[in-house]
Amino acid sequence: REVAPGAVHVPGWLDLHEQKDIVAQFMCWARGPVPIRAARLPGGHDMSVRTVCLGWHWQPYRYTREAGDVNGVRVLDFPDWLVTLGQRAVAAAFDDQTSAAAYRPDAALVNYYGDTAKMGMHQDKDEKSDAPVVSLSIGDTAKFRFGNTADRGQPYTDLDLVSGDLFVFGGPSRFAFHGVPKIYPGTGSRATGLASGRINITMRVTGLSE
Ligand code: MD5
Ligand code: FE
Repeated sequence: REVAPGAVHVPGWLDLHEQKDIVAQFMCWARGPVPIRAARLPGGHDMSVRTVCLGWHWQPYRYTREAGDVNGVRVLDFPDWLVTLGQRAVAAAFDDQTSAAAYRPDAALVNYYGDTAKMGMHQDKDEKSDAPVVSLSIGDTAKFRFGNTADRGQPYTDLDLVSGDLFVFGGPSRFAFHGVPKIYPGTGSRATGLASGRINITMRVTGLSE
């Protein structure tokens, strides 16, 4: 389970019922008020992953309340049920109930990967907090590359993230390089309600206030 210090993989953490509920919520989030979109990188290329945000809107490489790069509208609030799910996730990953109860994620990046989408190796360092990131996977299996804190290169570990899997990145792993080199199309079960592709919810503590 512990892939590196502070990086904990919990296969099959979400049951099918929870996965179905998240897929149904995702369908709503994706429609708006800020529709799901591929973020444009500063170099002018669009990411192959499409993202819809809750709580705070992320655009490379900052958080705002309004989606200035989409339609200028404020993103949906971060729902209380997702705070609770995040706390349960931290409790499941690290058996430290005190830090789990204190965990207050305020932003979620909900990523959708089509058959050919990928995410290059990067660090998540737009948050002004070193609180853990909670990652939930639904749908097609992804090849996930978990690297080191120094650069995009080796050493790294490749593992499969399957529908229902939880991954929590905390402690010394919070600022590790990571990416998704590949999706395995057609590997997800239709029973989740997702016809194709992969949904990944990542919850974060931004450390920002209004
Ligand atoms: C994904 N998303 O599968 C991943 C899961 C992203 C992103 O990378 O930025 O949206 S979150 C993986 C993650 C987050 C924070 C730290 C680390 C991994 N890590 O230290 O490896 O769509
Ligand atoms: Fe990331």
